Amino acid sequence: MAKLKELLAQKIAEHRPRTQKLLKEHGDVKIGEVTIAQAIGGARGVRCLVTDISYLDPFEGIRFRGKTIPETLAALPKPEGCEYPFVEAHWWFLLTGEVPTYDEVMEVVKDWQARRTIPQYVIDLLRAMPRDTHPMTMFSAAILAMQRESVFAKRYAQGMKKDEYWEPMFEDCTNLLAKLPSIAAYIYRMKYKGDEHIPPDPNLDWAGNFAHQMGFAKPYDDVARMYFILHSDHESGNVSAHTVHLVASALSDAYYALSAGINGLAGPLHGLANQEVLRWIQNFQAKFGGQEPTEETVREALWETLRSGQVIPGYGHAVLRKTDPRFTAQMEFADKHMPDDPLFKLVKLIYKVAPQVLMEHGKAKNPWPNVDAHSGVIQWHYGLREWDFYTVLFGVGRAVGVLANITWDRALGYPIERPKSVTTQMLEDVASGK
Ligand code: AMX
Repeated sequence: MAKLKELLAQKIAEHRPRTQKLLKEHGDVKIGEVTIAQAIGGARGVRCLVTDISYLDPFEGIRFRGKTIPETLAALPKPEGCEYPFVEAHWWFLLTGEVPTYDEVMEVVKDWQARRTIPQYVIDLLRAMPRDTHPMTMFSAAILAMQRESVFAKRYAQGMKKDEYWEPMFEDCTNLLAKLPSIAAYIYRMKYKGDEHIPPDPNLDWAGNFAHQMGFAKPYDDVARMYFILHSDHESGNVSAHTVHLVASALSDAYYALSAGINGLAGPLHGLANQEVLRWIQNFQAKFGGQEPTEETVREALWETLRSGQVIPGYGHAVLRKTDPRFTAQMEFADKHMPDDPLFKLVKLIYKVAPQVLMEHGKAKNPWPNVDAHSGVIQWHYGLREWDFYTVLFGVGRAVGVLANITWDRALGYPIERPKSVTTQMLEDVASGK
Protein backbone atom coordinates (compact mmCIF):
# COMPACT_ATOMS: atom_id res chain seq x y z
CA MET A 1 0.00 0.00 0.00
CA ALA A 2 1.21 3.48 -0.79
CA LYS A 3 2.72 5.27 2.20
CA LEU A 4 0.05 7.99 2.40
CA LYS A 5 -2.79 5.48 2.41
CA GLU A 6 -0.99 3.38 5.02
CA LEU A 7 -0.48 6.38 7.30
CA LEU A 8 -4.07 7.49 6.75
CA ALA A 9 -5.34 4.02 7.70
CA GLN A 10 -3.31 4.23 10.92
CA LYS A 11 -4.62 7.75 11.72
CA ILE A 12 -8.19 6.60 11.11
CA ALA A 13 -7.78 3.60 13.40
CA GLU A 14 -6.40 5.90 16.12
CA HIS A 15 -9.16 8.48 15.68
CA ARG A 16 -12.25 6.28 15.52
CA PRO A 17 -12.38 5.47 19.26
CA ARG A 18 -12.37 9.23 20.06
CA THR A 19 -15.50 9.82 17.99
CA GLN A 20 -17.15 6.65 19.28
CA LYS A 21 -16.42 7.57 22.91
CA LEU A 22 -17.83 11.10 22.45
CA LEU A 23 -20.98 9.69 20.93
CA LYS A 24 -21.44 6.90 23.45
CA GLU A 25 -20.48 8.63 26.69
CA HIS A 26 -21.06 12.34 26.02
CA GLY A 27 -23.66 12.44 23.26
CA ASP A 28 -26.07 14.54 25.38
CA VAL A 29 -23.58 17.31 26.24
CA LYS A 30 -24.74 20.64 24.76
CA ILE A 31 -22.31 22.67 22.64
CA GLY A 32 -24.66 25.56 21.84
CA GLU A 33 -28.20 26.65 21.28
CA VAL A 34 -30.09 27.99 18.28
CA THR A 35 -31.91 31.31 18.18
CA ILE A 36 -34.68 32.44 15.85
CA ALA A 37 -32.19 34.77 14.16
CA GLN A 38 -29.91 31.83 13.44
CA ALA A 39 -32.74 29.68 12.09
CA ILE A 40 -33.83 32.42 9.70
CA GLY A 41 -30.31 33.70 9.15
CA GLY A 42 -28.53 30.87 7.40
CA ALA A 43 -27.54 28.96 10.56
CA ARG A 44 -24.83 31.57 11.16
CA GLY A 45 -22.68 30.45 14.08
CA VAL A 46 -24.66 27.26 14.83
CA ARG A 47 -22.17 24.63 15.91
CA CYS A 48 -23.30 21.45 14.23
CA LEU A 49 -20.41 20.31 12.04
CA VAL A 50 -17.21 18.50 13.00
CA THR A 51 -13.90 18.59 11.15
CA ASP A 52 -10.30 18.31 12.29
CA ILE A 53 -8.83 19.42 8.99
CA SER A 54 -9.10 23.17 9.50
CA TYR A 55 -10.51 25.59 12.06
CA LEU A 56 -11.51 29.20 11.45
CA ASP A 57 -10.99 31.58 14.34
CA PRO A 58 -12.91 34.85 13.75
CA PHE A 59 -9.90 37.00 14.72
CA GLU A 60 -6.96 34.84 13.75
CA GLY A 61 -8.26 33.32 10.51
CA ILE A 62 -7.76 29.80 9.26
CA ARG A 63 -5.49 27.14 10.76
CA PHE A 64 -4.87 24.01 8.75
CA ARG A 65 -4.42 21.07 11.12
CA GLY A 66 -3.44 23.56 13.84
CA LYS A 67 -0.99 25.55 11.73
CA THR A 68 -1.52 29.15 10.58
CA ILE A 69 -1.00 29.98 6.90
CA PRO A 70 2.61 31.20 7.38
CA GLU A 71 3.41 28.13 9.52
CA THR A 72 1.90 25.80 6.91
CA LEU A 73 3.78 27.43 4.04
CA ALA A 74 7.04 27.27 6.01
CA ALA A 75 6.62 23.64 7.12
CA LEU A 76 5.74 21.83 3.89
CA PRO A 77 8.39 20.65 1.39
CA LYS A 78 8.81 22.67 -1.80
CA PRO A 79 9.90 21.69 -5.30
CA GLU A 80 13.53 22.57 -5.90
CA GLY A 81 14.06 26.26 -6.63
CA CYS A 82 10.45 27.18 -5.75
CA GLU A 83 9.10 29.50 -3.06
CA TYR A 84 5.84 27.69 -2.29
CA PRO A 85 5.17 24.10 -1.22
CA PHE A 86 3.91 21.18 -3.25
CA VAL A 87 0.09 21.05 -3.14
CA GLU A 88 0.59 17.29 -2.88
CA ALA A 89 2.35 17.92 0.47
CA HIS A 90 -0.63 19.96 1.63
CA TRP A 91 -2.98 17.10 0.71
CA TRP A 92 -0.85 14.74 2.83
CA PHE A 93 -0.86 17.25 5.68
CA LEU A 94 -4.63 17.86 5.56
CA LEU A 95 -5.35 14.14 5.46
CA THR A 96 -2.96 13.01 8.18
CA GLY A 97 -2.02 16.08 10.23
CA GLU A 98 1.64 15.23 9.58
CA VAL A 99 4.22 17.07 7.51
CA PRO A 100 5.60 14.68 4.88
CA THR A 101 9.25 14.35 3.95
CA TYR A 102 10.40 15.27 0.46
CA ASP A 103 10.52 11.58 -0.55
CA GLU A 104 7.05 10.95 0.79
CA VAL A 105 5.69 13.88 -1.21
CA MET A 106 7.42 12.66 -4.35
CA GLU A 107 5.52 9.37 -4.03
CA VAL A 108 2.24 11.35 -4.15
CA VAL A 109 3.51 13.54 -6.99
CA LYS A 110 4.24 10.41 -9.05
CA ASP A 111 0.93 8.81 -8.11
CA TRP A 112 -1.01 11.88 -9.26
CA GLN A 113 1.02 12.10 -12.46
CA ALA A 114 -0.01 8.52 -13.24
CA ARG A 115 -3.71 9.33 -12.67
CA ARG A 116 -3.75 12.62 -14.54
CA THR A 117 -5.15 11.74 -17.99
CA ILE A 118 -8.58 13.21 -18.72
CA PRO A 119 -11.01 10.70 -20.28
CA GLN A 120 -11.83 11.51 -23.92
CA TYR A 121 -15.57 11.67 -23.19
CA VAL A 122 -14.92 14.59 -20.82
CA ILE A 123 -13.16 16.47 -23.60
CA ASP A 124 -16.04 15.61 -25.96
CA LEU A 125 -18.55 16.86 -23.42
CA LEU A 126 -16.71 20.14 -22.92
CA ARG A 127 -16.41 20.65 -26.66
CA ALA A 128 -20.13 20.02 -27.14
CA MET A 129 -21.07 22.82 -24.77
CA PRO A 130 -21.64 26.30 -26.21
CA ARG A 131 -18.32 28.18 -25.96
CA ASP A 132 -19.89 31.03 -24.03
CA THR A 133 -20.93 28.68 -21.21
CA HIS A 134 -19.48 29.92 -17.92
CA PRO A 135 -16.24 28.02 -17.15
CA MET A 136 -17.63 27.03 -13.72
CA THR A 137 -20.54 25.29 -15.46
CA MET A 138 -18.06 23.46 -17.69
CA PHE A 139 -15.86 22.55 -14.72
CA SER A 140 -18.77 21.20 -12.71
CA ALA A 141 -20.16 19.27 -15.69
CA ALA A 142 -16.75 17.69 -16.37
CA ILE A 143 -16.49 16.50 -12.76
CA LEU A 144 -20.02 15.12 -12.76
CA ALA A 145 -19.51 13.35 -16.09
CA MET A 146 -16.67 11.30 -14.56
CA GLN A 147 -19.01 9.82 -11.95
CA ARG A 148 -19.05 6.62 -14.00
CA GLU A 149 -15.44 6.11 -12.86
CA SER A 150 -16.38 6.01 -9.17
CA VAL A 151 -14.70 3.16 -7.32
CA PHE A 152 -16.89 3.90 -4.29
CA ALA A 153 -20.13 3.53 -6.28
CA LYS A 154 -18.94 0.20 -7.74
CA ARG A 155 -17.77 -1.19 -4.42
CA TYR A 156 -20.98 -0.03 -2.72
CA ALA A 157 -23.08 -1.80 -5.34
CA GLN A 158 -21.08 -4.99 -4.77
CA GLY A 159 -21.64 -4.72 -1.01
CA MET A 160 -19.04 -3.24 1.28
CA LYS A 161 -18.66 -2.95 5.06
CA LYS A 162 -19.12 0.55 6.52
CA ASP A 163 -15.64 0.72 7.98
CA GLU A 164 -14.19 0.16 4.50
CA TYR A 165 -16.02 3.15 2.94
CA TRP A 166 -13.12 5.55 3.33
CA GLU A 167 -10.79 3.45 1.21
CA PRO A 168 -12.65 3.66 -2.17
CA MET A 169 -13.57 7.25 -1.26
CA PHE A 170 -9.86 8.01 -0.95
CA GLU A 171 -9.27 6.38 -4.35
CA ASP A 172 -12.04 8.46 -5.96
CA CYS A 173 -10.74 11.64 -4.38
CA THR A 174 -7.20 10.94 -5.58
CA ASN A 175 -8.34 10.09 -9.12
CA LEU A 176 -10.46 13.20 -9.26
CA LEU A 177 -7.90 15.57 -7.77
CA ALA A 178 -5.17 14.37 -10.11
CA LYS A 179 -7.24 15.41 -13.14
CA LEU A 180 -8.64 18.76 -12.00
CA PRO A 181 -5.80 21.07 -13.09
CA SER A 182 -5.67 19.54 -16.58
CA ILE A 183 -9.46 19.84 -16.92
CA ALA A 184 -9.31 23.47 -15.80
CA ALA A 185 -6.46 24.21 -18.22
CA TYR A 186 -8.34 22.50 -21.06
CA ILE A 187 -11.40 24.68 -20.42
CA TYR A 188 -9.23 27.79 -20.26
CA ARG A 189 -7.38 27.19 -23.50
CA MET A 190 -10.46 25.99 -25.37
CA LYS A 191 -12.41 29.10 -24.41
CA TYR A 192 -9.77 31.79 -24.41
CA LYS A 193 -6.61 30.66 -26.20
CA GLY A 194 -7.84 29.76 -29.66
CA ASP A 195 -8.51 26.14 -28.67
CA GLU A 196 -4.76 25.45 -28.73
CA HIS A 197 -3.77 23.01 -26.03
CA ILE A 198 -0.52 22.19 -24.26
CA PRO A 199 0.14 18.56 -23.37
CA PRO A 200 1.03 17.81 -19.73
CA ASP A 201 4.69 17.70 -18.69
CA PRO A 202 5.18 14.23 -17.17
CA ASN A 203 7.87 15.51 -14.78
CA LEU A 204 6.02 18.37 -13.17
CA ASP A 205 4.13 18.51 -9.88
CA TRP A 206 0.39 19.16 -9.81
CA ALA A 207 0.47 22.97 -9.65
CA GLY A 208 3.63 23.24 -11.79
CA ASN A 209 1.96 21.25 -14.53
CA PHE A 210 -1.15 23.41 -14.21
CA ALA A 211 0.94 26.53 -14.91
CA HIS A 212 2.57 24.71 -17.83
CA GLN A 213 -0.74 23.56 -19.37
CA MET A 214 -2.25 27.02 -18.88
CA GLY A 215 0.71 28.42 -20.81
CA PHE A 216 2.07 30.75 -18.10
CA ALA A 217 5.78 31.09 -17.36
CA LYS A 218 7.49 31.19 -13.95
CA PRO A 219 6.76 32.32 -11.30
CA TYR A 220 3.14 31.45 -12.19
CA ASP A 221 3.80 27.90 -10.95
CA ASP A 222 4.41 29.36 -7.49
CA VAL A 223 1.33 31.56 -7.81
CA ALA A 224 -0.64 28.38 -8.49
CA ARG A 225 0.88 26.54 -5.51
CA MET A 226 0.18 29.47 -3.20
CA TYR A 227 -3.31 30.01 -4.60
CA PHE A 228 -4.41 26.36 -4.35
CA ILE A 229 -3.10 25.99 -0.78
CA LEU A 230 -4.69 29.25 0.41
CA HIS A 231 -8.07 28.33 -1.07
CA SER A 232 -8.05 24.69 -0.02
CA ASP A 233 -10.07 24.70 3.17
CA HIS A 234 -11.96 27.12 5.40
CA GLU A 235 -13.57 24.69 7.86
CA SER A 236 -16.88 23.05 7.06
CA GLY A 237 -19.67 25.63 7.20
CA ASN A 238 -18.98 27.64 4.03
CA VAL A 239 -21.25 26.91 1.08
CA SER A 240 -18.84 24.86 -1.02
CA ALA A 241 -17.44 22.74 1.83
CA HIS A 242 -20.81 22.23 3.44
CA THR A 243 -22.43 21.25 0.14
CA VAL A 244 -19.76 18.64 -0.54
CA HIS A 245 -20.17 17.24 2.97
CA LEU A 246 -23.97 17.26 2.72
CA VAL A 247 -24.15 15.53 -0.65
CA ALA A 248 -21.52 12.96 0.36
CA SER A 249 -23.48 12.26 3.54
CA ALA A 250 -26.11 10.54 1.39
CA LEU A 251 -23.24 8.23 0.32
CA SER A 252 -23.21 9.97 -3.03
CA ASP A 253 -19.65 9.54 -4.28
CA ALA A 254 -16.92 12.16 -4.56
CA TYR A 255 -17.85 13.08 -8.16
CA TYR A 256 -21.47 13.91 -7.28
CA ALA A 257 -20.40 15.72 -4.12
CA LEU A 258 -17.61 17.83 -5.60
CA SER A 259 -19.66 18.85 -8.63
CA ALA A 260 -22.40 20.08 -6.26
CA GLY A 261 -19.89 22.00 -4.14
CA ILE A 262 -18.46 23.68 -7.24
CA ASN A 263 -21.98 24.88 -8.10
CA GLY A 264 -22.20 26.52 -4.68
CA LEU A 265 -18.79 28.11 -5.11
CA ALA A 266 -20.07 29.68 -8.34
CA GLY A 267 -22.33 32.10 -6.45
CA PRO A 268 -21.37 35.81 -6.28
CA LEU A 269 -21.53 35.86 -2.49
CA HIS A 270 -19.02 32.98 -2.34
CA GLY A 271 -16.27 32.13 -4.84
CA LEU A 272 -17.46 34.33 -7.68
CA ALA A 273 -16.61 37.37 -5.54
CA ASN A 274 -13.04 37.27 -6.91
CA GLN A 275 -14.23 37.98 -10.44
CA GLU A 276 -16.65 40.59 -9.06
CA VAL A 277 -13.67 42.41 -7.51
CA LEU A 278 -12.01 42.67 -10.91
CA ARG A 279 -15.27 43.83 -12.47
CA TRP A 280 -15.60 46.51 -9.79
CA ILE A 281 -12.03 47.67 -10.39
CA GLN A 282 -12.52 47.80 -14.15
CA ASN A 283 -15.72 49.83 -13.78
CA PHE A 284 -13.88 52.14 -11.43
CA GLN A 285 -11.05 52.61 -13.93
CA ALA A 286 -13.48 53.17 -16.79
CA LYS A 287 -15.17 55.89 -14.79
CA PHE A 288 -12.03 57.70 -13.71
CA GLY A 289 -10.21 57.17 -17.00
CA GLY A 290 -6.51 57.93 -16.96
CA GLN A 291 -6.64 59.73 -13.61
CA GLU A 292 -4.44 58.40 -10.81
CA PRO A 293 -6.89 56.88 -8.27
CA THR A 294 -6.99 58.73 -4.96
CA GLU A 295 -8.48 57.92 -1.57
CA GLU A 296 -11.24 60.39 -2.41
CA THR A 297 -12.23 58.85 -5.76
CA VAL A 298 -12.10 55.33 -4.28
CA ARG A 299 -14.26 56.42 -1.34
CA GLU A 300 -16.76 58.00 -3.73
CA ALA A 301 -16.95 54.85 -5.88
CA LEU A 302 -17.40 52.62 -2.82
CA TRP A 303 -20.28 54.77 -1.56
CA GLU A 304 -21.83 54.73 -5.00
CA THR A 305 -21.77 50.92 -4.96
CA LEU A 306 -23.37 50.82 -1.52
CA ARG A 307 -25.97 53.45 -2.38
CA SER A 308 -27.02 51.44 -5.42
CA GLY A 309 -27.77 48.54 -3.08
CA GLN A 310 -24.80 46.38 -4.08
CA VAL A 311 -22.19 44.78 -1.86
CA ILE A 312 -18.52 45.71 -1.98
CA PRO A 313 -17.05 42.52 -3.38
CA GLY A 314 -14.13 41.00 -1.50
CA TYR A 315 -15.16 42.62 1.79
CA GLY A 316 -17.04 41.09 4.70
CA HIS A 317 -17.27 37.54 5.97
CA ALA A 318 -19.73 35.33 7.77
CA VAL A 319 -17.19 34.19 10.38
CA LEU A 320 -14.05 36.34 10.11
CA ARG A 321 -13.87 39.60 12.03
CA LYS A 322 -10.49 40.85 10.83
CA THR A 323 -8.43 40.99 7.62
CA ASP A 324 -8.37 37.51 6.13
CA PRO A 325 -4.84 36.06 6.48
CA ARG A 326 -5.33 34.64 2.97
CA PHE A 327 -5.61 38.27 1.79
CA THR A 328 -2.46 39.12 3.76
CA ALA A 329 -0.52 36.16 2.32
CA GLN A 330 -1.36 37.29 -1.21
CA MET A 331 -0.46 40.87 -0.34
CA GLU A 332 2.96 39.70 0.87
CA PHE A 333 3.47 37.85 -2.41
CA ALA A 334 2.44 40.93 -4.42
CA ASP A 335 4.63 43.26 -2.34
CA LYS A 336 7.58 41.06 -3.22
CA HIS A 337 6.85 40.23 -6.86
CA MET A 338 4.70 43.02 -8.30
CA PRO A 339 4.95 46.08 -6.02
CA ASP A 340 4.48 48.56 -8.88
CA ASP A 341 1.53 46.89 -10.54
CA PRO A 342 -1.17 49.59 -10.89
CA LEU A 343 -4.04 47.25 -10.01
CA PHE A 344 -2.20 46.02 -6.93
CA LYS A 345 -1.71 49.63 -5.88
CA LEU A 346 -5.44 50.17 -6.32
CA VAL A 347 -6.24 47.06 -4.22
CA LYS A 348 -4.03 48.55 -1.49
CA LEU A 349 -5.82 51.87 -1.78
CA ILE A 350 -9.21 50.17 -1.52
CA TYR A 351 -7.93 48.33 1.57
CA LYS A 352 -7.05 51.69 3.08
CA VAL A 353 -10.49 53.18 2.44
CA ALA A 354 -13.14 50.41 2.29
CA PRO A 355 -13.12 49.26 5.95
CA GLN A 356 -13.85 52.83 7.11
CA VAL A 357 -16.62 53.21 4.51
CA LEU A 358 -18.20 49.91 5.52
CA MET A 359 -18.00 50.87 9.20
CA GLU A 360 -19.73 54.17 8.48
CA HIS A 361 -22.31 52.32 6.37
CA GLY A 362 -22.92 50.27 9.49
CA LYS A 363 -24.32 47.06 8.05
CA ALA A 364 -21.52 44.56 7.43
CA LYS A 365 -20.43 42.83 10.63
CA ASN A 366 -16.95 42.52 9.21
CA PRO A 367 -15.61 45.52 7.28
CA TRP A 368 -12.30 43.83 6.43
CA PRO A 369 -11.18 42.19 3.17
CA ASN A 370 -11.55 38.47 2.51
CA VAL A 371 -9.46 36.25 0.24
CA ASP A 372 -11.27 37.38 -2.91
CA ALA A 373 -10.31 41.04 -2.56
CA HIS A 374 -6.84 40.15 -3.77
CA SER A 375 -6.68 36.97 -5.77
CA GLY A 376 -7.88 38.28 -9.15
CA VAL A 377 -5.29 41.03 -9.22
CA ILE A 378 -2.37 38.59 -9.00
CA GLN A 379 -3.88 36.48 -11.79
CA TRP A 380 -4.33 39.60 -13.90
CA HIS A 381 -0.71 40.58 -13.38
CA TYR A 382 0.56 37.26 -14.72
CA GLY A 383 -1.64 37.43 -17.80
CA LEU A 384 -4.73 35.50 -16.72
CA ARG A 385 -7.18 38.27 -17.55
CA GLU A 386 -10.35 36.34 -18.37
CA TRP A 387 -11.90 36.89 -14.97
CA ASP A 388 -14.80 34.51 -15.61
CA PHE A 389 -12.17 31.85 -15.05
CA TYR A 390 -11.07 32.98 -11.59
CA THR A 391 -13.61 30.92 -9.67
CA VAL A 392 -12.41 27.78 -11.44
CA LEU A 393 -9.01 28.39 -9.86
CA PHE A 394 -10.75 28.68 -6.50
CA GLY A 395 -12.56 25.41 -7.26
CA VAL A 396 -9.36 23.51 -8.07
CA GLY A 397 -7.89 24.66 -4.74
CA ARG A 398 -11.08 24.11 -2.74
CA ALA A 399 -11.24 20.51 -3.98
CA VAL A 400 -8.11 19.66 -1.97
CA GLY A 401 -9.77 20.53 1.35
CA VAL A 402 -13.27 19.25 0.73
CA LEU A 403 -12.07 15.92 -0.66
CA ALA A 404 -9.84 15.41 2.38
CA ASN A 405 -12.91 16.12 4.48
CA ILE A 406 -15.22 13.62 2.82
CA THR A 407 -12.55 10.93 3.04
CA TRP A 408 -12.61 11.50 6.81
CA ASP A 409 -16.43 11.70 6.82
CA ARG A 410 -16.51 8.14 5.53
CA ALA A 411 -13.69 7.04 7.84
CA LEU A 412 -15.59 8.24 10.91
CA GLY A 413 -18.95 7.01 9.66
CA TYR A 414 -20.68 10.39 9.82
CA PRO A 415 -24.36 9.78 9.05
CA ILE A 416 -26.65 11.31 6.46
CA GLU A 417 -27.18 14.99 7.30
CA ARG A 418 -30.71 15.97 8.22
CA PRO A 419 -31.26 19.14 10.27
CA LYS A 420 -34.83 19.88 11.33
CA SER A 421 -36.94 22.68 9.91
CA VAL A 422 -39.79 24.51 11.65
CA THR A 423 -42.59 26.72 10.37
CA THR A 424 -42.90 30.49 10.78
CA GLN A 425 -45.98 29.84 12.95
CA MET A 426 -43.88 27.67 15.26
CA LEU A 427 -41.31 30.46 15.60
CA GLU A 428 -44.09 32.97 16.33
CA ASP A 429 -45.48 30.63 18.97
CA VAL A 430 -42.09 30.16 20.63
CA ALA A 431 -41.48 33.93 20.46
CA SER A 432 -44.76 34.70 22.20
CA GLY A 433 -44.12 32.08 24.85
CA LYS A 434 -46.86 29.67 23.73
N1 AMX B 1 -20.69 45.29 1.19
C1 AMX B 1 -21.92 45.80 1.51
N2 AMX B 1 -22.74 45.23 2.40
C2 AMX B 1 -22.28 44.15 3.05
C3 AMX B 1 -21.01 43.59 2.80
C4 AMX B 1 -20.21 44.19 1.81
N3 AMX B 1 -19.03 43.70 1.47
N4 AMX B 1 -20.87 42.53 3.60
C5 AMX B 1 -22.00 42.39 4.31
N5 AMX B 1 -22.86 43.37 3.98
C6 AMX B 1 -24.24 43.56 4.45
C7 AMX B 1 -25.04 42.30 4.13
O1 AMX B 1 -25.49 42.31 2.78
C8 AMX B 1 -26.17 42.40 5.14
O2 AMX B 1 -27.10 43.34 4.67
P1 AMX B 1 -28.68 43.13 4.90
O3 AMX B 1 -28.84 43.18 6.37
O4 AMX B 1 -29.29 44.26 4.16
O5 AMX B 1 -29.01 41.78 4.33
C9 AMX B 1 -25.45 43.01 6.35
O6 AMX B 1 -24.26 43.64 5.85
C10 AMX B 1 -25.04 41.97 7.39
O7 AMX B 1 -24.28 40.95 6.76
P2 AMX B 1 -23.11 40.18 7.55
O8 AMX B 1 -23.76 39.44 8.67
O9 AMX B 1 -22.00 41.09 7.87
O10 AMX B 1 -22.57 39.19 6.42
P3 AMX B 1 -23.13 37.75 6.03
O11 AMX B 1 -22.54 36.75 6.97
O12 AMX B 1 -24.60 37.74 5.86
O13 AMX B 1 -22.50 37.57 4.56
C11 AMX B 1 -20.76 37.75 2.95
C12 AMX B 1 -21.12 37.35 4.39
C13 AMX B 1 -19.34 37.33 2.64
C14 AMX B 1 -21.71 37.00 1.99
C15 AMX B 1 -20.95 39.29 2.81
O14 AMX B 1 -20.03 39.94 3.64
C16 AMX B 1 -20.81 39.77 1.37
O15 AMX B 1 -21.78 39.77 0.63
N6 AMX B 1 -19.55 40.19 0.95
C17 AMX B 1 -19.30 40.61 -0.41
C18 AMX B 1 -19.15 39.39 -1.30
C19 AMX B 1 -17.86 38.65 -0.98
O16 AMX B 1 -16.79 39.22 -0.87
N7 AMX B 1 -17.96 37.31 -0.89
C20 AMX B 1 -16.79 36.44 -0.70
C21 AMX B 1 -16.69 35.89 0.70
C22 AMX B 1 -15.53 34.94 0.81
C23 AMX B 1 -15.80 33.71 0.03
O17 AMX B 1 -16.67 32.93 0.36
N8 AMX B 1 -15.12 33.49 -1.05
